[in-house]
Amino acid sequence: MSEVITIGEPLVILCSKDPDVSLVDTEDFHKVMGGAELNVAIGVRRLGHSVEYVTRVGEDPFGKYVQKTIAAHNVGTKYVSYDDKYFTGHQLKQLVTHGDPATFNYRRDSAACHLEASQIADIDLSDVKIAHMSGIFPAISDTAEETFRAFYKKLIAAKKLITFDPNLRPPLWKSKEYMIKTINELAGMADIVLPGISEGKTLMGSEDPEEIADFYLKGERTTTVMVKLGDKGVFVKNVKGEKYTVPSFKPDKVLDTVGAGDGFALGLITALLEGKSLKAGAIRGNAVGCLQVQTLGDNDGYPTKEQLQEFYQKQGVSED
Ligand code: KDG
Repeated sequence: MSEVITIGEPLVILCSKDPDVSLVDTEDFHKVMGGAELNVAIGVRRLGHSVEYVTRVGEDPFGKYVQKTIAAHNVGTKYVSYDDKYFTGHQLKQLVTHGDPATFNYRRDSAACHLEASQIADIDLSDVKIAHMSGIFPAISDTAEETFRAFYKKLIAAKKLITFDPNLRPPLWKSKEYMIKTINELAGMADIVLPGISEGKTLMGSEDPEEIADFYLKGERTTTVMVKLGDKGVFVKNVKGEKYTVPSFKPDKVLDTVGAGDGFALGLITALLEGKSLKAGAIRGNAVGCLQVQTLGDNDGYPTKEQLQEFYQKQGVSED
């Protein structure tokens, strides 16, 4: 079994090749792998840790591509199941020269929407040290939400450390009110909550990092909140009242911002697995996020251990 486990929907992404040409007019695409939780899994593995990914895909060419790609990244496929009735989720992504890319999803009623709680009942958690949960999976269907809650229960009963990234995707939820209520409830069940500063505004009506942290620190199990501040780094506060900001690194160029938040999560998770402090985790999270925005694709910039060391050397910083 693996040190890390995560559950989510993989997305096969058809990314346009010509920047700023609309998805209606562009004719050339290349195929890449995405899905927030899978991005985290790929990055955790690249940094040398074992990870299992729980999902369901269709028995179609995209599903086979997902399986092949996950295996090629050495992410565990033991809990990837197949569905002959439903399709594999996918996305069109428009490359842009500035800002976030435009995306269009084909995931309503996908195979992952039909991953049932009975299918996760027998997952072996014995060697798992950290579970990463995100607000995307419970958004995709009622069944996925039920499964997500059952998985959460199982992780809590097994006393696993849980990280939670709200990863707001309003179009996937049945209503904005339901999204806010559910995400805030699920966040309170995690040890470490990783909201983005703009998500704070939607979820609890503030863009003040400390107010956001204080709000999530009221959660039943939450001991630390790390509020991602974009190019300003990350604000960290824990239940003991300790607080600090870890500044971001400046990328040489920004090609695609997608995957930076997942990069933060995987940097933190891998640092904690190596016995490092939360502060070291925040530094590594920022480093991985900075490397990710400099490449195209949702997870192509995540570093190996050697690449991470090279990056630190170039920046003249260390985690300790
Ligand atoms: O966090 C990155 C994800 O947004 C991306 O890989 C695709 O899962 C995805 C989504 O829901 O947009």
